[in-house]
Amino acid sequence: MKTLSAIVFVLLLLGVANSQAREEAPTFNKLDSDADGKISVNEAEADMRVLEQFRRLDANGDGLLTREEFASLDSHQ
Ligand SMILES: [Ca+2]
Repeated sequence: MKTLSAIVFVLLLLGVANSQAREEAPTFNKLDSDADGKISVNEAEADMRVLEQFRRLDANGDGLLTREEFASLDSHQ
């Protein structure tokens, strides 16, 4: 019985961790605060993962992320 409780507990923890990770994944629309269709460095500052990957994501190096460039964000990093 104790083992079963432990297993259920671990499964619950995993479930909580999973749903949190999903909620935390930044979305393009959330970061594009002025809704101009591009994410600037200033807008990217709202999410550390996006900021850290900004240079890699900004494929054409114009300092702005388009929806296409943002799509290669690794939100698990
Ligand atoms: Ca914008």
